[in-house]
Amino acid sequence: MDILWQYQFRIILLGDSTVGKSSLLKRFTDGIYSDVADPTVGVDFYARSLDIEPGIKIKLQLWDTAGQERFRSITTSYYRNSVGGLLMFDLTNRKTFEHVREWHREVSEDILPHHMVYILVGHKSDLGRERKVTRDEAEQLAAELGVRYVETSAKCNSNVERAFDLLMRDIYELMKMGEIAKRDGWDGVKSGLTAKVLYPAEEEAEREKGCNC
Ligand SMILES: Nc1nc2c(ncn2[C@@H]2O[C@H](COP(=O)(O)OP(=O)(O)OP(=O)(O)O)[C@@H](O)[C@H]2O)c(=O)[nH]1
Ligand SMILES: [Mg+2]
Repeated sequence: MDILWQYQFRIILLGDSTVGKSSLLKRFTDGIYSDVADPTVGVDFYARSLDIEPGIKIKLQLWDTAGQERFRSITTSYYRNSVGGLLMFDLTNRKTFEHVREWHREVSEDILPHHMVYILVGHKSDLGRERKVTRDEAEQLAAELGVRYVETSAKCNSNVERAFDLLMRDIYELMKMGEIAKRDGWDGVKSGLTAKVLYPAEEEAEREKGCNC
């Protein structure tokens, strides 16, 4: 039996509308980018598997939430089942940066007594001249929240892999230390999916199919 992945982490993307959550995910999972993007309605789902160390594959199940306020009642129900979160803002839109604390507070309070592993993501780094948030300010906020900071561009494919890789590794380390553990009724972390489970009758059929006589 082949193992498709050893662990599955459920990750959620958070942040105001238009910061680029869907674009970052499309770049990460499909390798595509478009300057024209529709706002997300409710929640969308993406997935990608990565090798974290030889023989250990992690499946990232990625939930893309709508930033628009009117969908908030739908998106909040996804916070609880996530082990990791990307707190995203648009480097060219100061308001989206100022709202990061609110996103962090809203989500953290909602999932109490449990915790989520976050990474702060300053997005649209390709628009250097329109920048409204300095790296220093963003790093300071990240330090206050106790999270990592990374600047990304879906358009130029800059640091996209790195953002997910860093978050995945932080979760993995905490899991190895026992600080994140599977819990009944919680889908943030799952372990072990085998490619195909063959029952005796199917095994017989498979053997016959492989026989050329
Ligand atoms: N220059 C630049 N524009 C980007 C980048 N990523 C996204 N955009 C643009 O920003 C706009 C909004 O992107 P979306 O990915 O739809 O934003 P969102 O956060 O998913 O928005 P909601 O679904 O409403 O929450 C689109 O016009 C994108 O083309 C980037 O890396 N660079
Ligand atoms: Mg979207």
